[in-house]
Amino acid sequence: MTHELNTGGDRGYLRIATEEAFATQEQIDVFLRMVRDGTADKGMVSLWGFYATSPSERATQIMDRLLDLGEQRLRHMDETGIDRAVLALTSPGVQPMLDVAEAKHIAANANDRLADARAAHPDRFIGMTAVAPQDPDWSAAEIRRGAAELGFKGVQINSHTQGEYLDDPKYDPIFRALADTGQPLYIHPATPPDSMIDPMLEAGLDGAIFGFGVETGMHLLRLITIGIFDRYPDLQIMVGHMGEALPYWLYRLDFMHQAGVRANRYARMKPLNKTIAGYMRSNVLVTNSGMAWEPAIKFAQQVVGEDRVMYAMDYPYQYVADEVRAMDNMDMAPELKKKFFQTNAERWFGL
Ligand code: 1DF
Ligand code: MN
Repeated sequence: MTHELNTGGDRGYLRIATEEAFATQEQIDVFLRMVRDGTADKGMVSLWGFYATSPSERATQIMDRLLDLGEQRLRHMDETGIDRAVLALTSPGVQPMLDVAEAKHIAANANDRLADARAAHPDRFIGMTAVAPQDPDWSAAEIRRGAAELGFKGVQINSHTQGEYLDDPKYDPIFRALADTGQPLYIHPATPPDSMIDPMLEAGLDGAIFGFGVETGMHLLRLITIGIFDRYPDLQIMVGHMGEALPYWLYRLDFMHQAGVRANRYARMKPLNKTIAGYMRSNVLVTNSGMAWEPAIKFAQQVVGEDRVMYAMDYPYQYVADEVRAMDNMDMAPELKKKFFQTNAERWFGL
């Protein structure tokens, strides 16, 4: 079954793709420099050592597409019927950069560049702010600049920052800025830190195939179990790849979390106001980036909520027109399909 893909809502909904990546040349240059001078972690060597140097068609095409915020990207959106793309600086952003001044400079430049692209195509591009969590106060200020001056609608953080997680109290200024500006946080995957990556790397499982998902799912769980949503009840955290598998785990997570809390097994694991499933239904949003798979989407709609599951393509890493068609063809009530493709994104990004 095949059909034409058009923008403009000919199937009763606009398509808003919510996890779409771009890169800047100076960002890639630093990645490559770090791979070459030995300061990159193992995940960066695996991921960016591949994309930035491989002569394969996948790598060269992706590099070319990442760096374009104009004609080619818009043509690809037109050709796959993507009306609007929520763009973010590609993973791991500037988070592995050891020179913090350089990281902040590259993040700010990327934000300016994205703001220019948005100004040129305001009806097509939506922006998320890139930050350098290495400097939490600077990141908080950049989040405020993104919201107030650049018109951005969210913030993307690419999971851990040099092996550290956002539940560390030093990152609180970032959550304060999110709360003050009322923006969602998108936790995008990164390759696992050196403390975690070895058994995955030796099997080729460190990247988007698996390592991304388990590390990012763990990151969200760390935040939930530290009580981030009791501290910030209005905070919304988005995760891609069908919730990084957490929806499927929920029953066991709650059973074992409650057993652990009751037994006082870990000092860090305190009683929470809600169950983990409860937070998933009030504070977590899921996108189907990389998972054009009807049963998983329906399962997430069932356990996380119909208002909390959104469409994403993951351009340019997963640019597949037939996946858009498969999503169009899901056996799903028209109102729900419109929530999935359009109105949930409009609501949660405040469009
Ligand atoms: C890949 C996949 C790379 C995703 C990404 O950013 C990324 C990949 C560096 O296939 O190597 O965002 N993804 O979200 O699935
Ligand atoms: Mn992605």
